[in-house]
Amino acid sequence: MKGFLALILCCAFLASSEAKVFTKCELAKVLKTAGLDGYYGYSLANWMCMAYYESRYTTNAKYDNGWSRDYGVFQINSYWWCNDGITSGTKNACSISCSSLMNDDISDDIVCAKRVVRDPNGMGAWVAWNNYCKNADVSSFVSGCAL
Ligand SMILES: [Ca+2]
Repeated sequence: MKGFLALILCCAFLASSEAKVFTKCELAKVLKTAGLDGYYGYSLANWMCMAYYESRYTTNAKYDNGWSRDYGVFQINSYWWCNDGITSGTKNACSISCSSLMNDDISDDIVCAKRVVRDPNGMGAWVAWNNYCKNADVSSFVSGCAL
């Protein structure tokens, strides 16, 4: 039983060292510093709202829809944008490994998200943004943060 508990503690620690969940204001600061506030006409609050509903600000979030997968804090898709080695016919338009979109350093995730939003659909590329953020009052996603 002691060995079992030690195993749980060990692996809980390992998991936490690989995954980062940003707080609202922490992520807002990173995204603003990276130039997302106003990028292609979208306010920082829109980016924050999208990240919240896509991943709850979780860097190792992964969603499998059966034929492709969405990775990371912005849930970037393995068919269009990144290569996970198992998605048939990936376009990999960001020229990046999907695993790079799961770690604590989101600077490359941001570069790829900027590429995504430059497509004609803009932030409409993100279903969660369409459903929860578009034309909504998103001010709460940055309120109270010293930016
Ligand atoms: Ca990354």
